[in-house]
Amino acid sequence: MKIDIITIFPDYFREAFAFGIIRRAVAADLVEIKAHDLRSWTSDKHHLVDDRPFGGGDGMVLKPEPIFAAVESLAGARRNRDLARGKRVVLLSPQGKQLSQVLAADFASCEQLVLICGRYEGVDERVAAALVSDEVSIGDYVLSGGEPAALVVIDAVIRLLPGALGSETSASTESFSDGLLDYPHYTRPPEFEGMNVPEVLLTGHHAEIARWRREAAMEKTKRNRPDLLK
Ligand code: 6GU
Repeated sequence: MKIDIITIFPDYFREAFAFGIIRRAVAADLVEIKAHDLRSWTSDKHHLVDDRPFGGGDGMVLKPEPIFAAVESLAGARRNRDLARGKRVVLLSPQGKQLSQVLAADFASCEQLVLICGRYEGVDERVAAALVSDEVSIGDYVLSGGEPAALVVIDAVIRLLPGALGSETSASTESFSDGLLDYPHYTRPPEFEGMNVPEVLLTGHHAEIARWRREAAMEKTKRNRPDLLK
């Protein structure tokens, strides 16, 4: 898979992919990730990427021309309808549909993702309307820009690429893959400052351990995410 990030802060990503599962996936050529400076697709003397909003209001809006030029050069299309199969152009914005494990798995099946990092003040709406295949938010809170959201999308997608995880079973036994939160985990020591590891986990009785984990996952989901049970 190829992942291209369009951003006004390419340095933000300088060391973001140098750790853990993402670093291993890059080293194994499962994915190639590049952060591109939006300013390199400007054609004016001052390399302007934003301008004042029509109709008035606070803040600046990212201009359409450099973004359309960037997507054309990276993905070969200036309209979402002309995008090749297997390519997705994603605008990260608080107005997007919310990222989910299902959407991450959909993205993980693609050959190329182009991620456009918006600024919170806004992106000219013609980008969302005509250029991108998906407008995605990572949750109901405000970020200053799409850059941290792009990192979230990239992490969620890469760990689903075949071969990215050490143990192939890891991805399917986690939170959300079955609609529940993950069960609680414990390691040594068995007693820590008066807090004990649940006895059943120390017994080696696999059927009882599996039942305890199902019930503990259900309890945790009820307490922290009752919306997942509705
Ligand atoms: Cl993708 N961008 C911004 N600026 N804020 C967000 C977001 C994205 N997702 C949640 N909040």
